[in-house]
Amino acid sequence: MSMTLYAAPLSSATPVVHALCELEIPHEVVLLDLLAGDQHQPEFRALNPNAQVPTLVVDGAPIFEALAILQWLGDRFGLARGLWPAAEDPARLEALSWSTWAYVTFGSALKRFLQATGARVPEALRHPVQAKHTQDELQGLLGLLDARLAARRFLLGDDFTLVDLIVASVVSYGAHCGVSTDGHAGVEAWLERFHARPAYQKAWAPAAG
Ligand SMILES: N[C@@H](CCC(=O)N[C@@H](CS)C(=O)NCC(=O)O)C(=O)O
Repeated sequence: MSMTLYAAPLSSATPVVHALCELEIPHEVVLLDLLAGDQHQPEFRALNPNAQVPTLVVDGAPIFEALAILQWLGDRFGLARGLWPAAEDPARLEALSWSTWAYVTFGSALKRFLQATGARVPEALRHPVQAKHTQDELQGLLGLLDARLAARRFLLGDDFTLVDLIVASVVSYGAHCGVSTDGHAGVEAWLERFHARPAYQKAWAPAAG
């Protein structure tokens, strides 16, 4: 099977780089220069009409959207490595629920928070009331995650899985953007375990692709 990941350093593609490393899957990485506009080249748009990384090409067929790629990697390669539950395992339902929760529920609130506060948003679009509202919403979501982790080392139990990678990648990005995990002790201890993984450190090293 041939696999090519289109990525940019320290971007939405990095959790996919991390997952490929955890799964020890041979692959090629093509780094796009987003500032130079590589993503708008017709050859790349033919793979991903959204003109975004990550995009993974598997035996010539593209898949885009980080969550779809990560869930597919879990299905295709995670079972053999004990990093994703089998289709008939009830834990698969939890894997799909929590990973989608991270990108859709937490991720959409985070996007609204960034639009209200973000350094890259023009001053006129910043909105302190919306910022406070979405920060409160995100803190509530972190509370749900904290409750989930109260009786578990990882989201599905004692062992790390790609579900942790998916959820912790989004929560870490949120923390980096000002959504503090203070007061959520279970989340903080779990993030420490996540950040200590060699594959995490390799994928997120400043020079990594
Ligand atoms: N919803 C997409 C978002 C991906 C995304 O935002 N990618 C950014 C890099 S972090 C990108 O490629 N931006 C292209 C651009 O800035 O034109 C996903 O999860 O895959």
